[in-house]
Amino acid sequence: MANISIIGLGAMGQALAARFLQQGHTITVWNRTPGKAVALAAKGAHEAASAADAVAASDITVMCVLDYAAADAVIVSAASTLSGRVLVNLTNGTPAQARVTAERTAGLGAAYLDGGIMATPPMIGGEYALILYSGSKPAFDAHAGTLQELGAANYLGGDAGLASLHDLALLSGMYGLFAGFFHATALVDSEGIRAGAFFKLLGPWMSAMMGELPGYAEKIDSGNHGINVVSNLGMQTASLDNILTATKEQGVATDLLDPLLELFRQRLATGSADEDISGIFELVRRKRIAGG
Ligand code: FVH
Repeated sequence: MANISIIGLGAMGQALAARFLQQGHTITVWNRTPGKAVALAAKGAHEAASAADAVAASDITVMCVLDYAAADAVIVSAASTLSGRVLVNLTNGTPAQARVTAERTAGLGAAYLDGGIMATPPMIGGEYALILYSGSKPAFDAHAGTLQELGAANYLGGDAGLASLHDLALLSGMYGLFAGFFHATALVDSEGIRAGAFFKLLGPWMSAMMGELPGYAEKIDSGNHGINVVSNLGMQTASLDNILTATKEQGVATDLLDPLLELFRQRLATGSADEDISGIFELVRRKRIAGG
């Protein structure tokens, strides 16, 4: 059993602390606003008087606060006790924020792991919870067994920004899926069709279309968007144009799909009508390429 400190007792911090308590660990908690540790204390958690005291109480501290401004404030206030300890920061942020925080904590003598939680609070400790980690490999190796009690622990590499990069990329995929759902549902809603009834058609369709993605990934990796094309860009541009024309005719907003049609048209203008729509990937990533 380990001594673990949890900093931040919002919805997620509460779930993390409760899970570790359930597993029999010795838990110390701290939250900026007092009063949030009552339920955890009733289950055996110790409440620290400050973030520095919480860090001092354990070899490993798991921090999960609102954002990196909050995480920075915690690190500043706990700076005196971080040396020689492991800080696992599960706060959502950008790769750049993670890298800066890794440097700052290294300067304070702590080992740093950044993490991205792919789960909601009730999922913590359950079979579908996944947490991505990057940063100090020795720290991950030393504590992987404990961290796995929160959910599957996937270590992505020594660059502290990698967990955040993958976390945000996975969430991007999710929001793209949600955007398609909202547009499609609004379109049938224009004729009074209920979302629940329509989803009986939409759900299986979206699941079937997931099967297209490995083929797109292959084309992106090979840089050849002209192989195994069954639904070419020229045809799909006409189809998406049709969708947006119908959307306007039905009095529904086109905002969610307008940018996609714009990218289709831009790619078409480069003479890529016979290629697959995966070719728009070259436009999406062009800023990074142009920036060198
Ligand atoms: N909840 C979720 O579904 C998602 C799942 C994926 C991961 N996210 C990220 O987890 C971080 C925390 O999220 P949360 O759901 O626990 O958020 P809240 O319930 O709003 O609690 C926020 C805690 O942050 C503390 N806090 C805010 N500002 C400061 C500060 N300047 N100094 C110290 N602590 C601060 C706040 O304390 P208080 O307001 O009670 O004093 C809460 O403990 C987040 O990055 C999600 O993106 C959750």
